[in-house]
Amino acid sequence: DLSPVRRALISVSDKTGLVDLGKALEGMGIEILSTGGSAKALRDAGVAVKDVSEVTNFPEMMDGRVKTLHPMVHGGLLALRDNDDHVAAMNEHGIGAIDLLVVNLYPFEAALARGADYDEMIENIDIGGPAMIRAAAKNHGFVTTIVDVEDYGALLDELKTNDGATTYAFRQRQAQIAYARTGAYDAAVSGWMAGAIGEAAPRRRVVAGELKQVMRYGENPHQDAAFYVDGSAREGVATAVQHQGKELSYNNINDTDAAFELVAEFDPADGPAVAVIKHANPSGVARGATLLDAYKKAFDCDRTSAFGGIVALNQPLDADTAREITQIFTEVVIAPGASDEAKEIFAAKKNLRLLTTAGLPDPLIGSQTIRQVAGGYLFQNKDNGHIGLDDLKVVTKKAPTDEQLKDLLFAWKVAKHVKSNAIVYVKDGATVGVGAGQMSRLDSSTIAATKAGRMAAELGLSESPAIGSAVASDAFFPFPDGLLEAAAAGATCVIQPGGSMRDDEVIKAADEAGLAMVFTGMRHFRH
Ligand code: 93A
Repeated sequence: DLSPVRRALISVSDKTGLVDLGKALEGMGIEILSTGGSAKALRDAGVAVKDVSEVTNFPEMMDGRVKTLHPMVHGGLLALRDNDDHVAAMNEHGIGAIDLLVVNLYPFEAALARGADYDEMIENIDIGGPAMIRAAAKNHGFVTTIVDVEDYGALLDELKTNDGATTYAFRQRQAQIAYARTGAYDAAVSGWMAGAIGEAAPRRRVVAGELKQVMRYGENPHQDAAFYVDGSAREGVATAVQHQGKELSYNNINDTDAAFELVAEFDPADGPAVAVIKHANPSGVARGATLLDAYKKAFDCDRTSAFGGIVALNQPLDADTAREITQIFTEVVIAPGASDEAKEIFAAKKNLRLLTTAGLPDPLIGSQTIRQVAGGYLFQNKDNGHIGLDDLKVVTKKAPTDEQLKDLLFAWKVAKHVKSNAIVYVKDGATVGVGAGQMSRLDSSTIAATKAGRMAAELGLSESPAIGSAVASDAFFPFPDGLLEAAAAGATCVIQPGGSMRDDEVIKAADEAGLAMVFTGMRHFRH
């Protein structure tokens, strides 16, 4: 199953490693064909190459749109070497076999990431490259296809081991990688176009991304895992720069994403905010006069849970906050920047990962989320729903005060990022009790109240911080019980979507308990 490599075609946009590869192939006596820029780079480095235009007898034309789209190229890639008719056709038309294809595509995803305009995006759609890749990969019985700079080393090892040939297993593996690449490429193009058109409906979509990282393991040590990026978010865990510490794990990435998406709900123009996340749920979220103040308040909500957590900031990390964070074990800190002094403080903590971005994620961005079920995917538009003061409808006799309204909206933003059923108590711009992920709303209410009680014990407070708090529920109260539980815990105002068959009963119970309640008309389930 060995297939000798006598002739290679190299056409690459990313010229990394090109010259070394060219020299090595030349050293093995392999003839090299190449396109404009790639040929020039090789020639400049003293590697002998033949221009593809010489083979096709056509110049590269139309700004390079037509370079390799020619039977002299595609015949050479697709011909079955052991088929008499194919060999006769090659001989008749003077088509030389191409045994190795090295291509990386026009950098469409990079253009997407930098927000290039429409015309530039169009010019970055590679046509000839994917055509060659798909052809060569189809013919992997004879042809080797390399689409990733990272595989140059493996290619050269393979050729050395097999005396200038490749094994079937190697060609087949590279063909599989090749189709993953062209599939992801077209998915990126289609996804970009959907955005450009404003096609919000999650119909006729394909899901694909580029491999960013292979993890040591997945959610559990016996699961393999990898991280793919699709260029759909400018700022976030996929684009963040890691400054120190070991590689992020599967759970780290998931939690860091949850943390950063949550804290981005809080506009830095309104002051610093901090979220501490455990198992994708917030153990505490707070605003503060300073970042340090916000961190302390977020931490205080649930000191026990905060241990080994993920911390997200809505402003660049400063030295004071960095010093405070290092007081306990924290897995990851993510922020839109960090001061040099803060970085120095963190440098002493080897296991603490610091990630920075150029800015915050846009909570209003219209992207999609995917969840896998057995046999398929669930695809939906991201929950970028947003509620302002004007959207609130007061339904009780008592209306919330301005101070209460602030806490209600704060609680609402947090509840959106808590697994359902979500109940969140907030006082003075800080969570004081979070009930997450329970199968009944009443249980979430009870847990949130219990947690507020534990916070009082941890901080040595004389009474529960839930007394006088605002409470948010991510979906309507189907019965008065969950609401009454919140009232019993000391909440004085409530924010919830409304829309239950028993809204009247629930409103009556709120009035009787002396609560002020507002309806949002919007639900924030998160499963
Ligand atoms: O514009 S294309 O779609 N038309 C082609 O015929 C073609 N052939 C190769 N782009 C084409 N390519 C791409 O050119 C390759 O995929 C590669 O990314 C790039 C290399 O061009 P150069 O060698 O001139 O830098």
